[in-house]
Amino acid sequence: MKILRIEAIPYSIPYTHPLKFASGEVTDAEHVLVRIHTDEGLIGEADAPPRPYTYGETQDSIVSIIEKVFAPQLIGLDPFDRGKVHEVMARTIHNQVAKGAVDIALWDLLGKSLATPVHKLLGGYTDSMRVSHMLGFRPAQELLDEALRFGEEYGITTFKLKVGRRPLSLDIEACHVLRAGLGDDVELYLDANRGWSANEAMEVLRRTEGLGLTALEEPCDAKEAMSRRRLVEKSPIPIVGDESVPTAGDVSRELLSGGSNAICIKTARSGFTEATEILGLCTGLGVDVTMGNQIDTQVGSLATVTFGAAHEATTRRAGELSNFLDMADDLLAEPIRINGGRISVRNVPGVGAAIDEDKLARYRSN
Ligand code: MUC
Ligand code: MG
Repeated sequence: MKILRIEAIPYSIPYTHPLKFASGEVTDAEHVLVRIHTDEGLIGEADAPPRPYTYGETQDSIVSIIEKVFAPQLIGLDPFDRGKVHEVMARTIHNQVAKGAVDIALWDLLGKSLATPVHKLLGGYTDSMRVSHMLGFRPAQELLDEALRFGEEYGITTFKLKVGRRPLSLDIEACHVLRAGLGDDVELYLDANRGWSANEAMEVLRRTEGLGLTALEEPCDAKEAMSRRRLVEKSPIPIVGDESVPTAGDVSRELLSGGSNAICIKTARSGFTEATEILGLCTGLGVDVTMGNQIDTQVGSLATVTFGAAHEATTRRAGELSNFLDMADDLLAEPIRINGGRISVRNVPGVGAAIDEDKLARYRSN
């Protein structure tokens, strides 16, 4: 089998409930659908969500790097030769989301070619994941109402609260209101997207003591190495690296330097191949992982659950899989359902993210 053509299709779908967090806001999913065509008529697909405020990539940069830089070098290669594909992509630094989508589209092709679901190729541990829902910046009472609604409607019992605001009391109040309103059995953890200094994060941990928070993600910029290390040493809960660790090399640097003691894996920026390397590093070192969400569509969320459900270590914690609920529409032909707080993998060849062509025609920008 040979790669014949690679498409990078920009599209835009609005959000009904924009997500706001310390490093940015998403009002429209301005993503790129990547399609790898082969000489055997198979097509591998994946979604690329640009996050300029996190990794510097834009919708235009993803289209350009894939069509102008990667595609000319990848056409003619066998999609099974992922080592060769990665060698080509590694010649360009950064561009993690573009590379991740190419990698997932390749795995989709492998699954389709072998008539096997990709979650089985990756590990086949189980067939569903518990869902954690992400709560963006809102007044405390609205956050509680949203969490209660998601609990009732979808059976979700784990929530990640976006924090990193100033004054700190805004987020501290939200934590107290959520815990009081949700009770002790609901899991709550925080993500500051680098919004605070390490000392501010320490103060928040002091003022939320006793609330049973289970983790704090990217409290401050990991490049502020000395204060971040001090925070990791003193924190009673794991300090999770997310945007500081898009690659396996970043993970080893942050873990070895003491900048994080838990790791968020996102297939959108690591693909399945580098996510597997990251997972191996973490399990080898005894470091907890979470399956994160890069504010993914249903196509992206299906990729996350495909990887997450494939391994035991990624299913210990709930995966962040529900941001798509805040979108007005999606490209996925068969919508994802959340039942009893869980999302299932698809037992069809590939990742199972069949695209609704009418919707793609409606939302594509070129
Ligand atoms: C997260 O976990 O940080 C916000 C920006 C991004 O790239 O992902 C989200 C969620
Ligand atoms: Mg995060």
